[in-house]
Amino acid sequence: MDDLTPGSAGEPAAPRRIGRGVFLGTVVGGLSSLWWGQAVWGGVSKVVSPVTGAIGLGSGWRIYTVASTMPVFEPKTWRLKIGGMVARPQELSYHELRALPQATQTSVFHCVTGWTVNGVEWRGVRFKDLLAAAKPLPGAHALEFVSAEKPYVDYLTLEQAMLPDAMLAWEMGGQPILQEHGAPVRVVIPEMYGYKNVKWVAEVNLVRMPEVGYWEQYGYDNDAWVGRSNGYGL
Ligand SMILES: Nc1nc2c(c(=O)[nH]1)N[C@H]1C(S)=C(S)[C@@H](COP(=O)(O)O)O[C@H]1N2
Ligand SMILES: [Mo]
Repeated sequence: MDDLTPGSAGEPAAPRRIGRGVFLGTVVGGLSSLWWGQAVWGGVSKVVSPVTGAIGLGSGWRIYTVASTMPVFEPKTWRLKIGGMVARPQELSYHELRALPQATQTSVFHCVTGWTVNGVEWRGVRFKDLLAAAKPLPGAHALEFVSAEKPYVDYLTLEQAMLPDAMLAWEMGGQPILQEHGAPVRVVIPEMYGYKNVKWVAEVNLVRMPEVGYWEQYGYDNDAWVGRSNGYGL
């Protein structure tokens, strides 16, 4: 992972200890940084501090990507596929998705690298309501979230996805989710670190058990409970 040009699809070296791992992300405005290493953070931290938040916005968000370009949302052609171990695979248009039962919440968002955004307003659909028409089969115990941003993928057990504050969200802060935050839909699970909150979700597949997600292959915990997994301070 030598290529640290802005927006590049970087692959971090596998961390032996999580604290030595590197975490490549892009920030609004095209800065690219290694979020883990304090040394490489250096100069950039003067511009974007964890306290003052994302560049220009003051929101606290940092925009992360793994590919060189962000997926573009085309409302007319976009479809959300719900498949895998289901009796009735679905392909939902944006319109159909928005017609599902809606839920709203205000919750906190934690990235495993130590930044937090409080009071984020979300609107979306609870997974129970999202999956109802697809009729999950009895052997399915987990959800696979495939991002349109390849090769980002992550997993939740059904039990985790059924937490009362987990959802597939299409609104953030009272407006449709912006491209950089995962338009049109992203996973929201405030009790877990940000890497479980997959952006640009294109497919939700019912699978037997959780597999290894994008960041987990570099050493992050599959069960990304905030405060109870290998995040802060390691
Ligand atoms: N497709 C995709 N989803 C992703 C990521 C990513 O790089 N690609 N990064 C994850 C991580 S580690 C965090 S902390 C959050 C950051 O959300 P934001 O980019 O909206 O600030 O998105 C998560 N979802
Ligand atoms: Mo993160």
